[in-house]
Order: sequence, then structure tokens, then C-alpha cells
Amino acid sequence: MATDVTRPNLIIMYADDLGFGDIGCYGAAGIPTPNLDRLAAEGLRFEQGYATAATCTPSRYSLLTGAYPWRNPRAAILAGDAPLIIAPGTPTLPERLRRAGYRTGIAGKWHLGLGTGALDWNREIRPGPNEVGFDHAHIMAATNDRVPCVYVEDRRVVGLDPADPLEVNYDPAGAYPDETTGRGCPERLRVRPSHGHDDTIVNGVSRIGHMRGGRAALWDDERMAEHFLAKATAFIEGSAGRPFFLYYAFHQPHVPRLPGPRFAGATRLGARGDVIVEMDWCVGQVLETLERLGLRRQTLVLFSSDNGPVLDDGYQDRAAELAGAHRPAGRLRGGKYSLFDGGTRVPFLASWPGVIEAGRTSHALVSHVDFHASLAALTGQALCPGEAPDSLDMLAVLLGREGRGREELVVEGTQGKTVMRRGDWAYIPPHPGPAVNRPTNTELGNAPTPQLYDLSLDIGQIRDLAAERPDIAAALSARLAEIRAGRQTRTG
Ligand code: NG6
Ligand code: CA
Repeated sequence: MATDVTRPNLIIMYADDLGFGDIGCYGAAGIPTPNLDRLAAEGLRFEQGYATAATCTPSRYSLLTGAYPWRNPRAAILAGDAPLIIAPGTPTLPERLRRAGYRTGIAGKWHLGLGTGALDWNREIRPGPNEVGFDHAHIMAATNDRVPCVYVEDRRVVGLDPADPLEVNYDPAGAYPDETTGRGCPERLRVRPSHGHDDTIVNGVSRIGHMRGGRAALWDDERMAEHFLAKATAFIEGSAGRPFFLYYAFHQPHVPRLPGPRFAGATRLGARGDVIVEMDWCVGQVLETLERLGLRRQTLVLFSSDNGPVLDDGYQDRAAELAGAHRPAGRLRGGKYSLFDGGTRVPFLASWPGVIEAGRTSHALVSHVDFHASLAALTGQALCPGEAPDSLDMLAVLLGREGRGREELVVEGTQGKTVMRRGDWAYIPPHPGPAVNRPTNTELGNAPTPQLYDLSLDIGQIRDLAAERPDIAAALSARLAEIRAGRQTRTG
């Protein structure tokens, strides 16, 4: 069948905490990722592809809205019972594609909130993904280390027994009288927390937050990968004859890292390496599904990660001890939570056989915030002022037809603290807070004085040039202030 270049199927596969150095095609030696390597070999690999923030909720917010996360003060790591932070009616990416005739679906991690507050998990759960553009949604509410540990499909908790209602709260003093917690019963744990994560125990793993009831609906961590994969492939299969948009949001390699039995021991790096191999297998299964259905050449596949890597993110799974020579962020400094590039520069692949030339590397600066305007352009839609306010049309860059990407980009570490990228320069304003986050052992990039790095010469951000080039630091500082004060960065 001929390729329809105006209405290809679109798949965004989005890893959770996967670093710039974590997969083979980005230099990882100890973690075999043949499927992602094949995706890169068949398409385009980006050296300067960025998440908009160094944590999950803000990045995902930008991915779907085309807005920088710090424009919305609620776009911060959310509790599992937080309300939805995208207002229904917002022209999100799936909403836009739906208007263009696409069937839209999400399988996997949501973490953008559900409901409007005081959510009753036993009734219809809305608003949620179905209210902001997804025809079909099979999700976990937040993260795999947060309650509720259940799946939600199209506004309903899956498999809930009405006789055993589900209750959830995030009150630090909110433990239910009959609840077993990691704090109270550490002997019941099969993975112990290293920091936090000592509330409700589910499947022998203590989580963040309190929950009780809903026992028939509890997920099985070891089967989560195949669970979401089955939903993703069923969605593709169910879209026959109609262009589709699938947002496949992996839970790997976020904590707790509990690979399925086939993948336990797949690497020498412990569970963190093993779940990356498991995720890579899922990528391969999706590609195989496309091939089997004859859709591979009619599908643009984008793969990336919501933020950079972390080894110890709260459980004693030996990730740091077993990492050996593996550098999850590659040559980058910092990782998840960091203002340094390790926080946000992530694996970023685009593949569309027959349209994107195979096996190339792009050095263009590009961000997930650009998916919105780029895919709007691909599907022939114009953006109105105020819609997807920070998203730039980078379609030619994503398709490898143009080597020049963004001239500038604002990137968030955590809590609305930002970095200004322009050309090869990264300017980190003075930010309060510790230089290092001790529990995760991450260099955060906070400093009382401004920092300036030339990434073309110093990808590891070792040599601070702020004192040598105060002119550039001042110009970038002024530009950052201007963007942050404005309502959108896109003109026209
Ligand atoms: C932090 C959690 C961390 C992880 C993160 C969110 C603690 C001590 N740490 O607060 O484990 O869940 O939130 O990760 O609770 S993210 O990838 O979804 O942003
Ligand atoms: Ca994440």
C-alpha cells in the first residue's frame, strides 16, 4: 500500500526515567536493546532531543499541551489522587489529532491527575484522559510507586469488586487502621525502601500513599509490562482502516523495578538494567505488530523518555551498586531532577520507513514540546494564537529533512527552576537549593551564582564560563526573563 504522507499513524513511545546513555544506540554496553537499536538504525537518532523538565508530570504536561510546564504551577510531580491538571477543552495533541480524524489512545502511565478533587475511585472517574482527547485510555493513575495500584480503563477501575471499595489518601497521618505499611511491617517487604516509599504495602512492595480495599483490582507489578503491551497492540489492531495516534507510556525503568520472570537477570546491572531490556522487548513487539498488519511504512514512531536517569530513587534494588561502568546519563552531567543536561537530554528517536532516511543522526535542538505543532503541521492543521503556546513546528527536523532545529529552548529542572538554551550555550541562573540531592545522589545544578556552559565543547558541563563570558550570561538571562514573562514563545 502506498504511504499516506499526510495521515500516517502516529505512535509516541515514552519511557519513564530512561537516560541518555541507557540504550545501545546511545552507547550503553551492558544493556542489550536490539529493538531500540533497530528503530534507530531504521530512522533518525537525535543527539539534542529534550524533555521539557527533569521530572515526569511537567514533561508529560508539555508533551500533550505544547506548553512549557512552568506556565502551570500545578505541573509538578503529582500525588496519585491529584486532580487533572489539564483543563478539559484544552486543545491537546490527542484532541487535535482526533479532530483530524484520528482514533486516539493511551496505554500506560498517566500522572497528570484525575477528577477534580476528592475522587471516588468506585464511581466514574472524570475528567481524565478521555476528557482531554483520548478515545480510549488504559492507564495507571500516577506512578508504579504510588497508590492506587490499579488500572483505570475509560473512567473505571478495572476489576473492582463493589463489595470491596477502594479508598486512597495521601495524608501523611492517613494510614488506615487495618493497613499494613512498610514502616510498620518491614518484615513483609520483598524490596525495602531506601528513602520514602514506606506507606501501603502492595505485592510485597511499600508505596507512596495510603490505600485500602480494591483487592481484586490490584495490579501485578511483574506483569505490568505485558499488560500495557497487550493494551497497546490491541489498540493498534482495533484501529484497522483508520489513522491512529497511540501514546504508549512505559512504566520502566521507574521504581519499583520488578521485571517479568523472562527478564529477571537479563543484565548484570540488576533490576534497573533488566526492566530496560523488558521495555525494549515491548518496543519490538509493537514494531512487529505494525509489520504484521502491514502498517510499518504508514506509521511515524517517536521514542523518547520523560526525564533523565536515576539509580537510587527510593528502593534498595542495588541499582547504584551494580551499575559498574554503565553511565545512565552517558557523558552528561546530572540526571533526573537536575538542571544539568542529564536531567532532560534524553534518547530521542524518529522512524518512518520510506519517509525518514535510515540510520542518520541529527544534532538539531528539539524538544517534546514541539511534537504538538509538528504533528499538527503533519496533519495539515493550523494552530491558533495561544494554542500549544511553546510548541514549534519541527516537522522537517523530525523527518530528517532539516538539520537546524530550535535556536533556543527553556528547560525545567524541578519546581519551575529553569535553564536557558540558545545555540550551544546553556545558561543556568542562580537557583536556591542544595547542589546535590543526597538520597538519589544527583547533582541538581543549584548554585548561588550563574553558570554558563558551551555544550559543543563541554557536553559534560564541567567548565563554567559565566565569569569569562558575562555578556552571554547576561543576554541569556534577559531572554529567559522575557520568555517567562510572556504568554507564548511561538510567533505566527
Ligand atoms: C519522588 C519520589 C520518587 C519518584 C518521583 C516521581 C520519594 C522519596 N521520591 O517524590 O521515587 O516517584 O517522585 O518520579 O518519594 S517521576 O518520574 O514520576 O517524576
Ligand atoms: Ca519519569
